[in-house]
Amino acid sequence: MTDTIRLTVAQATVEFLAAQWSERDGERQRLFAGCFGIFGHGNVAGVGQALLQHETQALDAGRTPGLPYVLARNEQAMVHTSVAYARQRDRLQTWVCTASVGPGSSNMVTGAALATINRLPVLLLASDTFATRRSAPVLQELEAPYAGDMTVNDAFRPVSRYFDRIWRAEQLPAALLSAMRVLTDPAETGAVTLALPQDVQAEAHDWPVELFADRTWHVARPPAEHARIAAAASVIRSARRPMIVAGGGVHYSGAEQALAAFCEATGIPVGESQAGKGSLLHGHPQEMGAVGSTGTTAANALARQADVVIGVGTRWSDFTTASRTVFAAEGVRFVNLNIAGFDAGKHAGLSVVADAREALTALTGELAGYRVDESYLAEQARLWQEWDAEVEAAYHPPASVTDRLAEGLLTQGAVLGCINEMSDPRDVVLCAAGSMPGDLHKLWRVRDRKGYHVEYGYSCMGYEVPASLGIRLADESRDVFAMVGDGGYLMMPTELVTAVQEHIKVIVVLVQNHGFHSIGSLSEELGSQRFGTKYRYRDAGSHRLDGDVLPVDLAANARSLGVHVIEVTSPGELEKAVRMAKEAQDSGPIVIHVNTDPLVYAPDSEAWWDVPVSQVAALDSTNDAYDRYLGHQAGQRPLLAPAEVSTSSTARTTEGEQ
Ligand SMILES: Cc1ncc(C[n+]2csc(CCOP(=O)(O)OP(=O)(O)O)c2C)c(N)n1
Ligand SMILES: [Mg+2]
Repeated sequence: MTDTIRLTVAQATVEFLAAQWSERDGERQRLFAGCFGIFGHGNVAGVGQALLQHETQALDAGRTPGLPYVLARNEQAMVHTSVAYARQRDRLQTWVCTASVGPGSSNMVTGAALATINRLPVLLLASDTFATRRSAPVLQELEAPYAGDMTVNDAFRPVSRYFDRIWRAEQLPAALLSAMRVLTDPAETGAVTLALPQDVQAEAHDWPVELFADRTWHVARPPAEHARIAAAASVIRSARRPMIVAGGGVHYSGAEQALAAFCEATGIPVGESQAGKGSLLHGHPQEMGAVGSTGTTAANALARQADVVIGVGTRWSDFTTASRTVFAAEGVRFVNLNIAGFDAGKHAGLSVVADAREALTALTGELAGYRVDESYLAEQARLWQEWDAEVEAAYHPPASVTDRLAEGLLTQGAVLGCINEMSDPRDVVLCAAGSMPGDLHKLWRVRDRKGYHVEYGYSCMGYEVPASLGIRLADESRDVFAMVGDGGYLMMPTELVTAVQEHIKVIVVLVQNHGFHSIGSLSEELGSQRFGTKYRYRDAGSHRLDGDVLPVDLAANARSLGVHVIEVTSPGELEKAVRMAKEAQDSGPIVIHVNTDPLVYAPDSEAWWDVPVSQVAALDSTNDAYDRYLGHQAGQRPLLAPAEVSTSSTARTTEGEQ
């Protein structure tokens, strides 16, 4: 007879999760660093009791709890913290998040979408209303009149890579195993949601003891089929102007050195997506920096004429392709090395489904002897030099720019330049939404493989502050610089309080420009005249937000949360503030408050982003923008050319000779 142990569903879940490990390349670590949560009905007595019992038993036995609990302030935010942690740990470790019934759980939906879109693991324990419906409808229950088994947690289905609702205790073991499989599968990973009805959480069951044995989940590095590597090599050998686009998969696979070796052997230049930035470090001769809508002129110039584009670990978002305009050569072909067949097949690419490091190493071998022309190498060097001079000018704006700034304002480029130059190479710069992701993509000089963290799959305002905690928790040897706009800060400053509570040192650089620099300029370009993008008074008699700036003091706001705040009004003060922040020990969070001029732009990418403009309008500004829109749209390519040159002479078809 199997040995059993009697525990509630919540207790069994917690004990199971505390015993999970991940392993890759022989290195093993806990799969879950801990559990973030906010209690309410639905988890306070179920999962909450289980976490308390877990912690108490460990402490009483002189052990550190396997699944320590951390109280957060906002459920969306705690998912961001977990996801940022997972990204910093190359997806080998993450956190569990527990939330209460109704709004507590549905607050996590945005975080789940962000995790799934960015292919980052997080386990969400969403609490659900009664399985028995004994006391229905309970507080915060949806009550869909047409579906008795639906709750607000069904909103997690489209944004989760695995979803299950545990109606009965007996379902739990299979659900837990499936959840772990998905979290640790590099092609499948994303948000995993287990919806736990509040009555089921508290129900007791006799579990086989072996459910709670330590389990190690192998994170695979599938190699590519040799025939696919050979086919990819033959396409690349036929290219005159090949180019690589490196995505987040390069980082998650730890393929940076394999990529550098590939580039050194072949001379093929690299453009980077947001998640892939830093795949080659600043100063590598093949590093052309960002590509696409927020790309460098160097990478974009090469992209325009590339005949074969090798995507490595990229999901090919519209920003990376400049909405299919930047890869402009007639008949341009794609080769995609990707762990997920879904991404490897994009743009009609020759699909090589494999781990990035494995595939790059195999391809380097297969391409032995191949190297691009000297003239192509010289062109790369020249384009890079031209771009790097632009970066230098943005970091150190000339008097012709600074003389025009109002008192106390800096340019955004100077802020980024100062932090880049004053931070350690291993420090992490972090951002997600607003104008700074684009500027960072273009301008940031990455000097360490984990030094750049811009979330641009979901580009979610408010990610920055909570994510900074996750990054710091993942690696306390690095300082984190969270670049956050006033809009992003106002969305979600909440986790500064959690950072105070946990003594987590993060450096938040709060860039105040009284509204949306990003969407303001986008609006203007699209003929919508910056409508509704300024944080200003609606003056009497005016229908518009065009009065004075609001008397909002975000520095005081941060100070009121227990944060150490430094306000700066000049480049010299910013330097001093960054130095002080770097030197601070055991300080908890620090906010550096800086005012910038939203009308000074970073150097142009000479690339487009497709945001449709009204086809008919009563405004001249919109009609002019529509004409420009049509011009850009004409540059879009279908990107459908078959990657492989006709193979009829070398391959047999199943239909016999043709
Ligand atoms: C949650 C969320 N809501 C809306 C948007 C759309 N959006 C993108 S950037 C932006 C404005 C950001 O303002 P701020 O943080 O001040 O940065 P700035 O543009 O001024 O640099 C908005 C509203 C978004 N990305 N995320
Ligand atoms: Mg702003």
